[in-house]
Amino acid sequence: MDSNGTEVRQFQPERAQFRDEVLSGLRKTPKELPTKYLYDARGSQLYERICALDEYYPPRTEIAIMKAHIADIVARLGPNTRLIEYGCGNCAKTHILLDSLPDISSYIPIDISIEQLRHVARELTSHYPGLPLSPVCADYTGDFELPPPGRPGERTAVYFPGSTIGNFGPEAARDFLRHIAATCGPGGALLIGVDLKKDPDVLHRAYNDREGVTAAFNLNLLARINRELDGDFDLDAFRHYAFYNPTEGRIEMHLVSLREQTAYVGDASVPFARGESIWTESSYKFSLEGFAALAQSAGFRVDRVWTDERPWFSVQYLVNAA
Ligand code: AVJ
Repeated sequence: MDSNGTEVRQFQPERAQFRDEVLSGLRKTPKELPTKYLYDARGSQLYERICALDEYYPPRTEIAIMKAHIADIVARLGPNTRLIEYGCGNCAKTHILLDSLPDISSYIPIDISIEQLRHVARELTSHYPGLPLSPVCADYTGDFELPPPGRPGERTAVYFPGSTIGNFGPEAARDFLRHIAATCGPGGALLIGVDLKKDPDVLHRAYNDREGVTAAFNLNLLARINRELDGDFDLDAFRHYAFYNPTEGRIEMHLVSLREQTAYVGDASVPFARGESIWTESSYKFSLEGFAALAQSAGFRVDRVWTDERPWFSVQYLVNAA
C-alpha cells in the first residue's frame, strides 16, 4: 500500500535482469542497450523536460489534437470503460481523457518507474477522488498481470500515447499491437499517438535540442548503470548522437565512444574502440498508410484518424477487428 492507500502492483525488472540485459546488449556487435532502461526516476524527469522543449513538437501537437477532438474521442471510448494506459509517465495527456470520459469503470496506469507511478497515483487520487485506480509497475514489454476486469458490460480500451510505438522495430511493433488487441478483446479499442514522417530537419532538431536535455537523457543510461550496477562509465568520454535515417524511417539515438577505452559493469569489462557506438533508441516515424497496414496486420481496423493541419502527428482510434 502507498501512503494514500492506493495499492501499486509491481512487476518491474530486478537488478539481476537489468545487469543481464545490459551485458548482453554491450556484447553484441554493434552494441545496444534496451531503451526501456532510459526511464528511471532521473530519466523520467529528463523526459518531462524534453517534453517542454520548443524543438520537441510531439507532446504539444498531440495534446492539441486531443483537445480539439475530445468530444469525438470520448463518444467512441465511453461509457463504462476500463482504461489501461501503457507507459503513463506523468499522465499529462490522460487528464484530458479523465476530465471528459463519463463513468470510467477503472483506470489502470502502467509504468516502469515506481517513483513516477507513486507520484502519479497520489496526484490522481487527489484530483479525481472517486476514480477507481489500479496502478501497475511493470516493463510492459515483459510478463505482468493486469487487475481482473471489474464491472459487467465494461469494455476495455488501451491508451498508448506519445508515439512510443515508434520505439519498436516493425516486427516487434506488430507483435506488441497483437498483444494489445488480445488485451482489449473483441469490442475493445486502442487510442494511440503516432508520429508522422516529415522534414528531416524538424526531426533532427527534435532529438538534438540546443539545451542538451536529450543528450543528458541519453547519457543518464550510462549514469544509471554506474549507480545501480557498479559501473565506471566516464560520461565525458561518450557523445549523444541522434539522426534521422530516411531509408529506415526512424530516428536513431546512439552514444558514441570518443576514445578507445574499457568500461566496467561490476567486474565485467566492456571494450570500446574509438568511434564505436551503443544504440540506445529507435523512434520510427510513420506514413498514415504504413501505420494502417501495421495496425491491420495486428488485428486492428483503423476507425478514425485525427491530425494537426501540417500534419506532423496523429491520434488514431483503432478497433479490434475480431
Ligand atoms: C517517449 C519514445 C515517444 O521517441 O520521441 C524523446 C523518447 N527520445 N527524445 C521519442 C525520446 C529522445 C520518445 N518517446
